[in-house]
Amino acid sequence: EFEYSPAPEARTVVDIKPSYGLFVNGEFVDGNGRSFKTVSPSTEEVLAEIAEADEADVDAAVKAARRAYTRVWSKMSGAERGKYLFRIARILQERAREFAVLESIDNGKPIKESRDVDVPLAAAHFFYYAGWADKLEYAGLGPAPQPLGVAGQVIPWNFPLLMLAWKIAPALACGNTVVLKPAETTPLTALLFAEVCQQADLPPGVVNIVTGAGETGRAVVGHPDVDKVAFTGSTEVGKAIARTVAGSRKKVTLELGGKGANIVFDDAPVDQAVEGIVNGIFFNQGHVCCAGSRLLVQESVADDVLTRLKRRMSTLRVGDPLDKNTDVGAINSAEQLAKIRELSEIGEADGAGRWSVECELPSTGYWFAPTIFTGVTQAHRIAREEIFGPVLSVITFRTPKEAVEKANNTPFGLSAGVWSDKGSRILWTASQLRAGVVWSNTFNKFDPASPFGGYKESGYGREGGRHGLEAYLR
Ligand code: TXE
Repeated sequence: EFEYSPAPEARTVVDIKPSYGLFVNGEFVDGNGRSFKTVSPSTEEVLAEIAEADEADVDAAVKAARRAYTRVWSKMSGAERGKYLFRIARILQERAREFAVLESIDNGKPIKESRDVDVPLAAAHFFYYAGWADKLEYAGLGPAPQPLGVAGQVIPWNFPLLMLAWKIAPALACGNTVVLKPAETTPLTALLFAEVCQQADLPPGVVNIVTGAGETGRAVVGHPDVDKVAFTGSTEVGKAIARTVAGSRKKVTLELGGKGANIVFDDAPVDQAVEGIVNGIFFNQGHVCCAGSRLLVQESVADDVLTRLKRRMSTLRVGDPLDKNTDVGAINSAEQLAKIRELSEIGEADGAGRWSVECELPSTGYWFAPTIFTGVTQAHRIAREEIFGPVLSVITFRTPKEAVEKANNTPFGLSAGVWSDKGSRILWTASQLRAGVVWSNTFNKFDPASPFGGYKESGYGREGGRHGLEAYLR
C-alpha cells in the first residue's frame, strides 16, 4: 500500500567535491598524494576521492596541533574558547540540512535519523561543552585543572558527525587541540566540519582532520607527541591501541563493542516495550555500540511480545536513506554486510530459529532485512558476539535473578534496558546490571549532559557530561 517518495532534490543541498585533501593547520592540503574512495552504501556510487594520510602527514598535523596548543589555545581564557564552541554549534544548526543529507548519503542511515538525531545532538554537544569552557574549576578535579595537550582521536562510521562532536567538543572546551581521524567509509561529514572550523575562524591547528584507514589511525595513536588518545570502535582494535600506548605518557579512553540486553518483564507495558525493542536494535540498522541486540523476555509473555514484535517489524520501511519515510537504511559497507550475513548463518547453523521481515530490498547497495533469532541460548555465538546489524537474538528467562545473570553473562558491559511497571523491580534490576547505561521503559536515549561509556571489554572512560571532562584534563 505504501509508496516510496524518494527525494532527489535532497541531493542538491550538498556539494560533494570530486576529491578532498587533509585538513591541517586550518587549510586543506594534498598530503602524500595517495588516496582512497568513499562510496554511498545505498547506491554503491563512488562519492569522492579522499586523501590517505601517512605517518609524515599525521606528523604534520600533530605539529600543527602542538603549535596551536602552545601558542594560542591553551593560553586563551575559557570564556574565549567557549565563544568558538558556541559559534561552531550555531553553524552546525544553520547547516543542519546539508550535514543530514551528506551523512545519509555517505553512511546509509535514514534521513529522519540524521536529521532528528545525529545532527541536532552533535550541535547540542558543542553547546553543552561550550558552557563548560569557563567553568572547569567545577569539573571535580581541583581549582585549576589543566588541559593535556594534543588529543589523537579515532572514530568509527556508525555516527560519523556525532562521534566527532563527542570527541572534539570536550577536548576543545578543556583547552586541548585535536588530530582526528574519521572512519574510512564515512569521511565526508568530518571534512564538511573542517569547513565549519574555517567558517567559525577557529585558530589554525586547533582542529586537524586526517583521513585514511587503520594505518592512519595507528599513526595518530602511536605518535610520540600525542598526549591523549580517544578511540571508539571495535574491541579488537581497542585492545591493540591499549597495547600500543602501554607505558607511554598517553592518557587513553576506549569506547568499544557491546551486546546490550533489553529485559522485558511480564508486567511491562507491552506496546511500549515493543517500540523500545524495535528502536533498540533497528535504529541506525543496528550499527549502534549500545544496541539492545539481545532481547531477554520473560517466558510467560514471550509469545505475546514476539507476535506483536513481528507485526511491528513488518511495518518497517527498508530502503532509500534520503526518503523521509524510511525506517531502516543501508548497511554501511560490503564488509559489514558480509559480517552480518556470516553471523546470521552461524545463528541458523547453531540451531536458532530465524525470522526476517519480508521486504523487497533494492538491487544495488548493501541491505539486510530486519531479522530476529528465537530460541537463542548462551551456547550460540549470536548470543555472545556483536553483530552490529539489524539482527536481534531472543532469549527467555523465568525469574528476575535469571534475567540479571543472563544479561551480565557477556564480556561486554555498555548498555541495557529494563521494561516493567514496577519501580522496585526496575531499580533492583538496574543495580545488578554491569552496564555503563541502563534505560528503563525507554531505549537509546542520549543527552550531552549524561555520561556514556562501558564496563569490562566495552572499554573505559566516560564521554559526555561532567565526567567527560575528566578525559581531557589533569
Ligand atoms: O572497526 P574498527 P570496523 C565493531 C562492530 C563492527 C566491528 C568492525 O562489531 O562490526 O567493530 O568494524 C580505525 N589503530 N564496531 O572494522 O576497525 C578505523 O580506521 C588505530 C563497534 O569498522 O575498530 C576506524 O576509524 N585505528 C563500534 C576506527 O578505527 C584503527 C563502532 C574503527 O574501526 C586501527 C565500529 C588501528 N590499528 C565498529 N584499525 C562501536 N563501539 O561503536 C582500524 N582503526
